[in-house]
Amino acid sequence: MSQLTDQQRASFERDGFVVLPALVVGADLDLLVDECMLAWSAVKGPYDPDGTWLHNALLPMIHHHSAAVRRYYYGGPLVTVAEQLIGPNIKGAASQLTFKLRGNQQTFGWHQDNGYGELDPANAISTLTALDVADEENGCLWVLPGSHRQGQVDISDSFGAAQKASGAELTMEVADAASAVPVRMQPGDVIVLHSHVLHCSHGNTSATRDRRILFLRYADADAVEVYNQGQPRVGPLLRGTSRFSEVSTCEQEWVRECGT
Ligand SMILES: O=C(O)CCC(=O)C(=O)O
Repeated sequence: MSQLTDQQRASFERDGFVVLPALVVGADLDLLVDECMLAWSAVKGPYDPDGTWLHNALLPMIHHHSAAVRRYYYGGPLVTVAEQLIGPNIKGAASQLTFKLRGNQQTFGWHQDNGYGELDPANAISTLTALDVADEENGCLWVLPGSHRQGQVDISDSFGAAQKASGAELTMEVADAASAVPVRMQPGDVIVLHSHVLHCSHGNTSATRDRRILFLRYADADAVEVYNQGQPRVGPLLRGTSRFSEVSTCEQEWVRECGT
């Protein structure tokens, strides 16, 4: 089974990202949006101008809050996308909401996703499913096409190991930022990012429109955490096999994390 066309795959390889239009639609999309928003409202609430960047931007482990996200993360079309781009053995490596609600003018600086929580092999993909229309006004993603070809950027001069391990904001200056392109999306569109492609987002300057994203990361089932002495990244096994017993089935992951 394939999800990506040859053309989409070629775009991903050339540019380091590809947009998949309308991957989730109709009632499935409505349910995803409703359950994500319920979880966000329960844990975070509206944009808090006095809150930290982290408070206003991220809700980790969203699949533990929403059955619709769980179904999509474990068994939706993105798992097949991951299989096509990574290989036969796939695990879930992270799930979170990345929101920029109206009023939130904070930027998310230039970074590579493998700059946070570096994994080896570095062929993990990030998938960002739009829950709203995203454009320049409300803080859509900006990507530097082709920047993945430079590989992992060494930011150790600017950021210490402790910061790296904590996942603190690891952003950098980019010389050719003028070549960046905005990625406008409709609800249900997905952008798939190579782990080395440089991307950022500006503030949400709209008075009326939120910019909500469901972020799901997929990795090779044997991927290890470079910043954590090469320990295996633990996550649900979604396709194939893993040499690590810590990489469990979805049910085992659920019991371990949630205790039920
Ligand atoms: O939320 C954003 O604006 C940026 C998200 C992002 O770049 C990421 O999660 O890697």
